[in-house]
Amino acid sequence: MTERKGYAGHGLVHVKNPHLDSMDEDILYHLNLGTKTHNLPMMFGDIKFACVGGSPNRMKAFAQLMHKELGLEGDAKEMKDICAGPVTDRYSMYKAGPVLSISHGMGIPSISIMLHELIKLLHHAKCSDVTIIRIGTSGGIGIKPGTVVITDTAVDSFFKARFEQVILDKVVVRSTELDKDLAEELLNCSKEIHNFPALIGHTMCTYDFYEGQGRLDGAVCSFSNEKKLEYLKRAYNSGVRNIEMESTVFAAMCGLCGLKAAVVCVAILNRLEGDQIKASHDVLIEYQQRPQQLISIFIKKHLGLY
Ligand code: R2B
Ligand code: URA
Repeated sequence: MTERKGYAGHGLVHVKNPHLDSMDEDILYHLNLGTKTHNLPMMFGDIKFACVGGSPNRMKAFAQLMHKELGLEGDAKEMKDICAGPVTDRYSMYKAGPVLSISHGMGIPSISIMLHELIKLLHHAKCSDVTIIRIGTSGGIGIKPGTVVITDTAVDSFFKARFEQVILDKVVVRSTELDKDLAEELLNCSKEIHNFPALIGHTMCTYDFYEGQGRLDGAVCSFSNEKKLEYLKRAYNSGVRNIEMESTVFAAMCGLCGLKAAVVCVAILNRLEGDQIKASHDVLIEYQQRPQQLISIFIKKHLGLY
């Protein structure tokens, strides 16, 4: 069975769970927030852009960039992690005006937990017309390192546009289409930045960084270089331009909950040329700033500041 996409009336964030209505309190455990302990509409009601990415430090840097670019008051260096707490410190969250910046860790299970709680947070806060964007790193296929890939469709390891969620011992298949207009809009924004390689393509999402992405350099490997290249070339021929580890569940959950969603990842190597990340520290830092730079322009345009 394939589940249909959600429709969020009036631009509201749509939770697809009838049980939530009967709960008198909702504790967002991994975010250190809750409906009784925090005034979520007051804290987050103005959010229009939720940006998510793997690393806490990178998401703090992005929030600081947005603070500066939006000309917000106060010292960006003083920004506090909203999810910091004595009990759990799984994710980091920063707010810069209408922009929320949250880390999600590595892999489908980690981002999935964060998205359940983030989507409920946006719902409880009565946010409307929210755009959600994953910014991250990836391994490119047949593209120059440093290229920013804007995902049109997230695909699984079989190059299929689907995410399989196991629910009560049944496999439920969910669609992983992303907003095509948003992807085009982001590509157009990229053209305004000098020397900014960007393209739209499929993104393959895997459950592992090593064997799962056809790497020869893990602790375990049972295939040859020829088999690896044959697989990666098949991926390329089916339209895949990069590989990462969160996009399918991100596309599926955001689609079901009526959130306009995009995935923007920089390729930090070309997997047809190797497996190890050999770029220097400075080059990697510069690459990682590219998705942030692009999203900053996109947000400023929407706010009439660019
Ligand atoms: C990209 O980079 C991480 C692995 O290095 C993973 O979270 C991803 O999707
Ligand atoms: N992230 C991935 O998931 N794969 C890569 O090759 C690089 C970054």
